[in-house]
Amino acid sequence: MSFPKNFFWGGAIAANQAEGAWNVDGRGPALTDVTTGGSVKEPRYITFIDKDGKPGKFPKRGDVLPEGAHYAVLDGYYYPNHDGIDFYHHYKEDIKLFAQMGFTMFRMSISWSRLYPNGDEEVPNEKGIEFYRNVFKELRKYHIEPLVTIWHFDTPLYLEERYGGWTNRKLIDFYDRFAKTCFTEFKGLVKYWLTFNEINNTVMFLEMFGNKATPQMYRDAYQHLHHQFVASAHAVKIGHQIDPENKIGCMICGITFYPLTCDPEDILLNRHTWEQNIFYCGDVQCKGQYGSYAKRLWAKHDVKLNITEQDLIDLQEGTVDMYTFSYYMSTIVTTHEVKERVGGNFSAGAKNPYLKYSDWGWAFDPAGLQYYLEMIYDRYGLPIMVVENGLGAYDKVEEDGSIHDPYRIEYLKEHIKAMDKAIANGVDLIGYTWWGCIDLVSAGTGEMRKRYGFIYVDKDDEGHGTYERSKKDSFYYYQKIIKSNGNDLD
Ligand code: BGP
Repeated sequence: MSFPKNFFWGGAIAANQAEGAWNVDGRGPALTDVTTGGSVKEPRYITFIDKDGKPGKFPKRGDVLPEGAHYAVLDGYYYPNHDGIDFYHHYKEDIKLFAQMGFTMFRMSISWSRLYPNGDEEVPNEKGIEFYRNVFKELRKYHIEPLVTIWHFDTPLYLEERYGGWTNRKLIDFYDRFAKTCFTEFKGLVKYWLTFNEINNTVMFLEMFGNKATPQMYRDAYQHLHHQFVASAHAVKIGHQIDPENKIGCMICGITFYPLTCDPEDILLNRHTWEQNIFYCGDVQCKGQYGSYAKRLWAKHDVKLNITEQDLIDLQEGTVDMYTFSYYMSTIVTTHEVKERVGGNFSAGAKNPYLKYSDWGWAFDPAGLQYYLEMIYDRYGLPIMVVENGLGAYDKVEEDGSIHDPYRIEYLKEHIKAMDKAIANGVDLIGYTWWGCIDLVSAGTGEMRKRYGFIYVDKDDEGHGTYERSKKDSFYYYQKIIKSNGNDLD
């Protein structure tokens, strides 16, 4: 196998899906805290009180808060992120298990509202800083390199409500302050950073899941994204000033798109889909400027971006040091009528007859990972990392407490083989962090039963359980892989 000697092997989680302790030690609420649990069929909802004081909800993907309404936690709903898997109180035990597996890297995020409960304060919450410092020290104790996502879907609720979220330019300043605090407070403890998780989702998701976005939603999404690009560029600059050792990356939701047919219209649509969904963000963050096709996208959606001269300079000066992405599946685009569609909560596209699908309709496609790696490395020439990859599946706990998950082992093995091939073909792949190395709350559906972990957490979809941790078969498999640096896959 061709994995380099110092390759990072590890796992990934996000604050809002794992920490719990949503209102502990001064933490303020985030958007994820007013998001209900869903399932493969039922969407997650965001709950609110409307202008007349009546409770209401809208689907997390596909709508916006009505005029005059306030986000609210309502009686009669379950909010799975409130408790997550209680990583907040279990982190020592969890990190010990990661160390047993042999992790050399652990990806996690910082909850913005744990540091800045409202988001626009001048001074951070010391308790929040203390928590993360302790986590990083614990990781260092086991020689595990932290990889920290500054923003992972959890903008403080107050910023959403008071300022309207990322469509407001003011969010850049608040994020800058937050990022600066992270770089300053955790200097020496953290060297690897990601500015925004799956930054491209904002635009990409407008057209997925059969969503039909309104013209205003397109305009808002592109402006939102522009503000995040500028904030990301600022973070790169600030991070480098504070510690030149810092390596700061972008993080893209990597989906490999294929055309359904060889009809040239399909081929063209496929290329345009890559541009809109994947390259649009990578180009700005890696090359420091919008791609030539951006004008076509803006015109198509009647987007008139508010971009300042200074923004353009900042984008140029704040390009990232590495490209990181999540990869779960490929999907298909076509101009033709689709006969067989994929069910599930995410990829509602045409079904690929060459692939098998998970219970949530996600295509198992390791070759798609190789394709993505080779294409992206060739485009940017930056060190690259797979910071999320994994299989959400139903697990069964046997009478004796053991959990046999050969499906997860197979998924892992085949994706490692794909990475190996990409490295052999010249890709400078420097690390791999499996998504949800410990079971956690699903971002898409809010379920616990959609499990990714090598470590099982005893908690169900209604929040019942002991929160006890136990090892699945895949735990020992990954341990073996790490020990052999990707060589022993049997
Ligand atoms: C990505 C997110 C993660 C994670 C993962 C799996 O989109 O960055 O937060 O949750 O997907 O998705 P899900 O939880 O919906 O199965």
